Amino acid sequence: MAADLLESVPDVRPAEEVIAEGAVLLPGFARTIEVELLEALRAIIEQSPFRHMTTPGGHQMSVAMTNCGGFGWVTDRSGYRYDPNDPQSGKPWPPMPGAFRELARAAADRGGFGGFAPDACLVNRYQPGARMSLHQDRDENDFSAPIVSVSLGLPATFLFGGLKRSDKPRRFRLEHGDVVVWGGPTRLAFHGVAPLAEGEHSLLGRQRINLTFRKAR
Ligand code: MD6
Ligand code: FE
Repeated sequence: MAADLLESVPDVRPAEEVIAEGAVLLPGFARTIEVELLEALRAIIEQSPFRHMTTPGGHQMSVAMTNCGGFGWVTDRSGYRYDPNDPQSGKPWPPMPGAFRELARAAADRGGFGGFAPDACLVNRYQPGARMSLHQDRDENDFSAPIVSVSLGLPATFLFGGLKRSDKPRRFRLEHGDVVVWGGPTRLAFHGVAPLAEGEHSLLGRQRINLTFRKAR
């Protein structure tokens, strides 16, 4: 039977990979709830659509963003901040769906960070060519909480450097359903995403979606 044959194909990807001190990649961790995640995502972007924000330096980002949860990460000419409201509507960001919250907590547990209770989820949309230059995530109040990052759709190359901008980044492939949990000694490591390659994903089409869960306050 075809199904038996498929089940007998060995999964050569490891169950988890430590990519740095305090940072672990969980391949396919979100795959079992992909349908719930995508349904919840559709409701979020209906209420708070993706938009290309402007950096303090005046550049429009190639990645389109929205948020859910009590606080949303935003950037404009006045700087970066966490805002309880969507500046586009003046209303609170959509609430964080239960499936998002539970996934983030379960992944953080696996990464060795028990009791993770995110209050912010940044949703990034990459279309082919979009990229994220090297940066640190440092707009949160409490660096003792980890960050949980969920990749959906087209694969991307994640760049993971050191604590100095000049440290040469290592490259990791992130595929649909992969989760990265990241905290502790490398919480402030520089990181980014290489320009997204052309492609077509069976569920998401010509895009990659990344969810990053944080404890902002
Ligand atoms: C992305 N991720 O994967 C961008 N930041 O699209 C991030 O900037 C990021 O994945 C902190 C921790 C994990 C991340
Ligand atoms: Fe980041």
